[in-house]
Amino acid sequence: MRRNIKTLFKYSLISGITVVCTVVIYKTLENIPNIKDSEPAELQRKISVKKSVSSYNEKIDWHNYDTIRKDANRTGTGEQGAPAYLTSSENENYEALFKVNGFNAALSDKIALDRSLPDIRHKQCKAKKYLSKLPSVSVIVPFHNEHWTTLLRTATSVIKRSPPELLKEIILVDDFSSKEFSKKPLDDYLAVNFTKVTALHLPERSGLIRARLAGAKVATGDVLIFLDSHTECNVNWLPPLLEPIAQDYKVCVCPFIDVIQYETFEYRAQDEGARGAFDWEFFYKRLPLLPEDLKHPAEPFKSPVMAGGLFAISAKFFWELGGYDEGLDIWGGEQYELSFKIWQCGGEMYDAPCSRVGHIYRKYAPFPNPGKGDFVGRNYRRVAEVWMDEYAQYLYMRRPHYKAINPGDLSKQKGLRKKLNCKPFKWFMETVAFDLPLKYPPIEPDDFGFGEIRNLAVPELCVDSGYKERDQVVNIATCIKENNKKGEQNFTLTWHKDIRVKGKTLCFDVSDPNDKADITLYPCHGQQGNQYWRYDVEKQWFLHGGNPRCLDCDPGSLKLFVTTCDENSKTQKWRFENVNLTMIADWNNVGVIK
Ligand SMILES: *[C@@H]1O[C@H](CO)[C@@H](O)[C@H](O)[C@H]1NC(C)=O
Ligand SMILES: *[C@@H]1O[C@H](CO)[C@@H](O)[C@H](O)[C@H]1NC(C)=O
Ligand SMILES: *[C@@H]1O[C@H](CO)[C@@H](O)[C@H](O)[C@H]1NC(C)=O
Ligand SMILES: *[C@@H]1O[C@H](CO)[C@@H](O)[C@H](O)[C@H]1NC(C)=O
Ligand SMILES: [Mn+2]
Repeated sequence: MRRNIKTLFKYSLISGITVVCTVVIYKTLENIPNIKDSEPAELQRKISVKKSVSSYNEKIDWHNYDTIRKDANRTGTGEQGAPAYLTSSENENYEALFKVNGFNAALSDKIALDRSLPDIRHKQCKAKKYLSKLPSVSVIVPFHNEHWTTLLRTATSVIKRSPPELLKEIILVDDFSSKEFSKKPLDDYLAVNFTKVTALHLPERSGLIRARLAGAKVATGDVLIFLDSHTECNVNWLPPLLEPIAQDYKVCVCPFIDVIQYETFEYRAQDEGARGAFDWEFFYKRLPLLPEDLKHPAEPFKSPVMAGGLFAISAKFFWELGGYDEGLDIWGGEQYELSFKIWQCGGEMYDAPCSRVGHIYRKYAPFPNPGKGDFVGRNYRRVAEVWMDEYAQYLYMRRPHYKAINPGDLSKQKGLRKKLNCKPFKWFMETVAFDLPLKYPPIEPDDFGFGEIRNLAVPELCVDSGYKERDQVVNIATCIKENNKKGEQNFTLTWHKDIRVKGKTLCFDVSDPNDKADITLYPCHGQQGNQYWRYDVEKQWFLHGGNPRCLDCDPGSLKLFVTTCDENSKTQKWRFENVNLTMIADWNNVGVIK
């Protein structure tokens, strides 16, 4: 699975050779990490004394039990990641601070910078050991007008939960903030209260992508870890990110991103992991873990694309890949650019379940975008043109105006792709994101059918999702077509194999296993299950679920329900207005990769 394990000693030799052989695009020579120089004297000595390299494969328990014990004892506002609330006397700045931050910054000010967090890792993580020798780290935190205490809590949590011998520095990249404390008060605070944290003040608004690059350029650690400016690192977060990189410098590793609730600062998991993906409008999506991944819940698993803000990568590999494309503006598409480059140009990307970092998902973005025009579209166009080959057309099919955007000069990026001999996007799609088209097909299959659903027992009655006796329950009503009535009687049996209400992303859902179960409207999830429907053209049945029941109705009470299929029942027969017989005949192949 992995390239053969390269010990760090070999790694430093290789990095030396690579410096001579390749043109490094942005990085100056003295910034190339030299692991040997940064090794503590003690380890240097070990290298010279020990002939065998076996000690490099030695694994140790990196937990800091002293901090863990002290944290377990802490009580107070927001401690243990519990939800917290302002008292009425603390409430006065609530609205003003919420407005400029998109989260409850007044509450943040009442929570200790070094608060305790719940250890919500999989229990196997608690017993895991990691290589005793791990590379050094520069943590890079770009920010624009981040709130004082959330920014400081980010830095504090890194310091508190990182082994000091691994953490070289934290670089807070101030992207031209206008809040007064972002300048001298911040510098003073860092100088007095931290030894490893510095602020890099950019002279003009540069956007997230260039701010990350600016931090990476001055970083001196072997590994670059990018964090968002309102995050909190959880127990033993660092070794799981670093070990795969120590074993192979071309591996990029992402932590699990937990949720810090924007109102209460409660700390909780968003889920137990998924693989990063995208749809063909470039919305970030997630794919389920593979059966193999589920067998090893504490081991890193391969992920096609990163979520974006939080990841670890060796400086060496980052700069071999040219960092980010410097032609990308502000934000948007950079996570795809880097992910595609990593995979296509000889690397791998993993999510590490034992490394967890909490992130405040804001209620809304409080800052105006500094960019002009459709800078996100332009970024997407650059990424598509350089990396996606013939698959770029699927993006353009959905956003034809991208074709008209001038992406600017792409020669440097295309040159890099050629120089690194990167693989085609088809390889990425077939090998890494092989199950993506099943959920997000490049070309949407046609629907199976659409229009009114009319009952054969009482042909003036149609399924109507607008006529409701109880909220969200679908019934039958007089067909509106001949009667010039109002109603909601136009449905689509989509290729997702669900029934959608026209103009809405609401689906017919049955969760009740009992007889005569109601049909309710529920946001479409595209996962079939409770929303799986099939139309049998010959029997004129709408069948629901894997253990199929038939759509049926009671013309007297106008109730709609599912029940055991009965060949002799006329109320179970429905005329579906427009059926695509070709699609229906191909039922079992729709949504399957050929
Ligand atoms: C935890 O708190 C108890 C009671 O306040 C105290 O006796 C104990 O020493 C504390 N333990 C640690 C590790 O701080
Ligand atoms: C250092 O930290 C303490 C405690 O958070 C704070 O009160 C003090 O103002 C800080 N020092 C400076 C120079 O900001
Ligand atoms: C139902 O919706 C389809 C498009 O989804 C449309 O072509 C058709 O005309 C609609 N039928 C009625 C009766 O509104
Ligand atoms: C039915 O589906 C087939 C296969 O996707 C498609 O070629 C055809 O145009 C569709 N027919 C109608 C009437 O939509
Ligand atoms: Mn964020």
